[in-house]
Amino acid sequence: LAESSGITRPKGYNVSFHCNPEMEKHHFGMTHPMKPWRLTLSKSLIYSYGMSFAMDNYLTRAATYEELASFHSTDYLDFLGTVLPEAVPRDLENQNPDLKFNLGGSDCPLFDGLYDYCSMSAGSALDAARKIVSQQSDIAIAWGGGLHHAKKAEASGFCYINDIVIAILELLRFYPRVLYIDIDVHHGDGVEEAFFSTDRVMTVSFHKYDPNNFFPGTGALDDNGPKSEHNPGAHHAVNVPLQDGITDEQYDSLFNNIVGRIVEKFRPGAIALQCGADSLAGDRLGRFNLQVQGHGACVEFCKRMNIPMILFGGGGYTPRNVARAWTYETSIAINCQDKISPILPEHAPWREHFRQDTLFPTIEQILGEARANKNTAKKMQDIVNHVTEQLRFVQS
Ligand code: ZLV
Ligand code: CA
Ligand code: ZN
Repeated sequence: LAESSGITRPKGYNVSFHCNPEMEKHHFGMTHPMKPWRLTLSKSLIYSYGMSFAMDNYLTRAATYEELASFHSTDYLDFLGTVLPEAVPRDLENQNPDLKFNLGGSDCPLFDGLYDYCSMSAGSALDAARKIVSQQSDIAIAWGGGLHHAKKAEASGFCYINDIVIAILELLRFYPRVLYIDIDVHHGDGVEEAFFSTDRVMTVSFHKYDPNNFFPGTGALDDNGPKSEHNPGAHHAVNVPLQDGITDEQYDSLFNNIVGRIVEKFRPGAIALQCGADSLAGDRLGRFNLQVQGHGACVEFCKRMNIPMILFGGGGYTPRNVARAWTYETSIAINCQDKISPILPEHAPWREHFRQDTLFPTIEQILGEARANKNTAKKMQDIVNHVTEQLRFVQS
């Protein structure tokens, strides 16, 4: 299979793939947009292309309580581990759900096996980080991770355990500086907050920003970390607020410009890249016009930096497009993006599920008509100017 498709191991470096198939069997509930099954669909497409032959494949174990406690509070973990998905307590007066640690509402429901699901996601991310630290991998892929909203003692936005923070903490045992990049359509607030007070992690999130109408409402251009006098982490949070309808061309030029400047100034020893696929056109929750090519170009740009890197999943609510993006990005990691056929493999399970038989549907195929682009050239330039100015405060 691999030979017939021309896919071989990349020369001179190693890619590893970390997953736990048990994770994919969990359900958030019928109407909830987060579908762990999208991981099954993604993996099936990746394997159908024969890409597993070009990587080291690891079936990962769940993270232990102690591993989760490297970031999360034990109060929160104890509750997460014991709470039952039964009726959520209601406030006696107003009947609103009375949530502890923000658990049990409609964004972060309680479901069967919740603790297992969370510890499996973190287990894959941590395994990826360890393969980077031991230098057995140059790129480690954990599509089951990327849950960037979870806080130390609070669930938020479909995220309960912040596998990214846990993985970055592992990277920090070895690398003096780690760069976190987030291309999910939502602001990577949990990761940003976790590293607010250190200059060893720089975070940069690209996201839709509309404080009153789009979750989580944070991540303005001038939110750059608490500027208290003795905070070494001041200026180490970069935010790129965007509007509906941004195109591949605009996004990639902004991404290359900003990430290029940051890498030059900050000189990270490792990169953690969250590849949330809800920034793609046609996503159930997203608002951008990105195509698989434009989303993947971000991964390609980072790979060209030749810095050890973890690729995380994240959001993505139209599973067929999530699978396309993460398949294309896996091909970029193993450097076979120019070898794989743009036509989906004949034998791919669920082939009909993809609607079109191409890996690269056009905006017209996805949406009929492109979403209006609200991002002006001036806004884009203002962002570059602000970040350029901000980076003058970062020690090189
Ligand atoms: O992709 O939710 O807007 C990483 C990620 O970044 C909200 N939540 C909260 C704030 C007040 N609300 C409304 C509560 C909605 C509860 C259920 C949905 C159900 C059906 C369809 C859409 C949603 C929904 N929820 C859309 N946006 C939200 C956000 C959370 C977004 C999390 C993104 C997670 C994995
Ligand atoms: Ca983001
Ligand atoms: Zn998202």
